[in-house]
Amino acid sequence: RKMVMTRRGALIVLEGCDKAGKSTQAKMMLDSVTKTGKGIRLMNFPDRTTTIGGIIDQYLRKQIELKDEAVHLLFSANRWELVPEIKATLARGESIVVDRYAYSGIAFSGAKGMDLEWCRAPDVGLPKPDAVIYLNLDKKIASQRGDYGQERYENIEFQEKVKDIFWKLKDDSYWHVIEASRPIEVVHQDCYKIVLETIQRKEHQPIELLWK
Ligand code: Z5A
Ligand code: MG
Repeated sequence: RKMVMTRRGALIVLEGCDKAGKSTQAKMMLDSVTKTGKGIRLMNFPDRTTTIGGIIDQYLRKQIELKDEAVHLLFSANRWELVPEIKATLARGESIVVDRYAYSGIAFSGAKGMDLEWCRAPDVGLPKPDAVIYLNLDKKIASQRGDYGQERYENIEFQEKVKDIFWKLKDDSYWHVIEASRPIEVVHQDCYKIVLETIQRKEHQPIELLWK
């Protein structure tokens, strides 16, 4: 009797600085992959819909103050609380496009001057993305994409520090840097190729653990 190997979904993360187009590309990816008949869903971090996410939301909207270490751990906890859902989704063959992940966690806390190794520790052991698509955007072009909003971290100097840390975290074995200054549809085509290739290549591979 032939054994039927079930296919797992792929975990694809979109990262990048503010206004690089992560959320735009995530939604387009959902539509394009869904049209092929493959299962795919979106997740985003912070996920502001959970109890922990609600505290993060208040912090980002400057309604409450929290110590840097405490909020860093909340962002990480917000990822850990969704790990069972991530694993279950991938196991039933559905892929996930994630808008920001642990890399944003380290980059934003690190930009405050916090120790990078300390920042990385709580995220060690999360499901490792099968691919990280890093949307690279020049700061001049980012500033042309409208004014920064009222949330914490939304200023150019801070975003430059964030970008420096993203480059330190970049791992060419699974990161793909995409030039995000081009038209939305052109960026999408590049991302789409990476996603389809990753779904195929990883369907029978185990899910790895981040930084382990
Ligand atoms: N944060 C943290 O500190 N620690 C953590 O662990 C995590 C996050 C996970 C909220 O995140 C904050 O939390 C964030 C990091 C911190 N702080 N900041 N800053 P968020 O994900 O909720 O942030 P956001 O405000 O939703 O996303 P964003 O980064 O600002 O934007 P984006 O998703 O990359 O871009 P977009 O919304 O898709 O596009 C921006 C605009 O540009 C929009 O008008 C588009 O129509 C336009 N656009 C997009 N692509 C193009 C192209 N190709 N050409 C022209 N115009 C374009
Ligand atoms: Mg966004």
